[in-house]
Amino acid sequence: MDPILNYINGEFQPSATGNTLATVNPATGQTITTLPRSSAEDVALAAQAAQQAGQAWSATTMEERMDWLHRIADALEEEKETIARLESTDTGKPISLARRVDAARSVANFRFFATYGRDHTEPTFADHGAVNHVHRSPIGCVGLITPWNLPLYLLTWKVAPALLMGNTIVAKPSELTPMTAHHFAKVLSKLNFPSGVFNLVHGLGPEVGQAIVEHPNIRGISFTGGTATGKTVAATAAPMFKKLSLELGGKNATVVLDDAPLEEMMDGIVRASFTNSGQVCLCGSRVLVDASIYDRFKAMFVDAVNNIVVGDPTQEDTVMGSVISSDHQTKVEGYIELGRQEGGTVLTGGTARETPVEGVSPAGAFLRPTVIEGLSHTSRTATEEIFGPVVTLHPFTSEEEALEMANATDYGLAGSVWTGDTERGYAFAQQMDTGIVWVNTWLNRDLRTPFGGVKQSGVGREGGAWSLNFFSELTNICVQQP
Ligand code: TXE
Repeated sequence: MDPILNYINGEFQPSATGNTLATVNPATGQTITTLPRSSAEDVALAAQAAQQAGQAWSATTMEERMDWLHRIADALEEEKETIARLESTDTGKPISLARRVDAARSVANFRFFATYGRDHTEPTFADHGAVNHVHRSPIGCVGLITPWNLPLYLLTWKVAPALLMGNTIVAKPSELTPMTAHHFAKVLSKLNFPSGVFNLVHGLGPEVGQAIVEHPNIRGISFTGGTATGKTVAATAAPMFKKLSLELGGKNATVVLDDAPLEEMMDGIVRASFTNSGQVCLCGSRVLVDASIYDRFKAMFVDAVNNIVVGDPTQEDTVMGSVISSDHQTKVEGYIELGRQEGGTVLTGGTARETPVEGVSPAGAFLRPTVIEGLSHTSRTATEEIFGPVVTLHPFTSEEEALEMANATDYGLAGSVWTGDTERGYAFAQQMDTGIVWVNTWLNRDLRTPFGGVKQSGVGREGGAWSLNFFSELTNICVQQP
């Protein structure tokens, strides 16, 4: 693989120091290629390029920007298979998942905002002879910092609306997964997208991400990643009065009520638990089940989990590949051991040594899906974000108890409720302290809806009009008729 490079002012270039990092295929442990270990010097170059491009780009019309978004969507559509293969190699996720979720959603993000802008011109409010125009203008240059779990999906989720609203961009993907961001820059370059509008600086969070958040000309920050990092980003951005959107960690509850038709819902509940090896901030990692159906649920759930095909992510029938890195594998195994120490029983799965995965490289960071029961819902295992293929089961004896358990963590991102009575599910969902609740479904995404969390899961919402508002500054212009 050619080395990955920064993309600044329309040019692919190494870091100013020439320093590099290696990126590894977590399913094989093999080094794939290198990426720039950039520094504040590279961020300053990118911010300068963005500054220079800003005038012309913000002078384009919404129509012209929507047209660009359509062209980018078309180009990403053509590159879908390449994007899926790069994403699978970089993350260890199965090729089928990378196609169905990562590549498809990257196209959808651009396609959606390419048309959504049309319906959302500037609202007006007329009263007593005056007309108020809510005028949107770009923030200017925005910093987009994204994580390793859904690399291009989450990058494009921010890039599309940021461009639509006339901003220029300095973006930094996770140092663990630089490949599809690099490919995205190549797509823009091939389209002759205006230089300096989109800039990509690779490197470590504390060195490059921090420099982006600190840069005085980067006026808005959209961050997705861990809660701990979110605190650092907020501490830097807040005193600089930058616009800030934080989408952070989660410890989401899957609530199974006593009237849930288990046969038809089990597949959805298993997907909510283990998609992308549980490395989705929206995954349900605590499964709360009405005590009256607990034993039946447990038997069906463990059986379904044991049928998950874990293996080589390049194989078409693989459902679960490796986790993102051997370090992360060790972190997740630490939580499995903690679960045992806290009194839990591992019903299936366990550490890599206990349940090795066949037909994969011994250097791969593989873990089997793991289910632990018998833990208090206030245990560390059941309240700390593990972000791996581990779920805990907890029976409850009343809806009130289920609600107390569901809301008993510092996080508040998402959750799901499974029931034969959707009114009952909706009523329960309204009481959950989260930004998103699915009833009888999971990861069912309408891009017009607000996305984000409360408590330690973040601040702000993106999605639909919420993205347009975040990525623009509003001026109310009140015109009094003569
Ligand atoms: O996030 P990080 P990672 C959670 C989950 C996961 C944890 C770490 O708990 O285990 O976050 O994942 C950059 N200033 N989620 O490593 O470390 C970093 O380089 C500025 C939930 O992905 O927060 C990367 O580009 N930037 C999440 C990005 O921040 C900094 C999805 C995220 O890195 C920085 C993924 C700093 N000081 C992980 N330090 C979700 N909610 O979807 C790091 N970065």
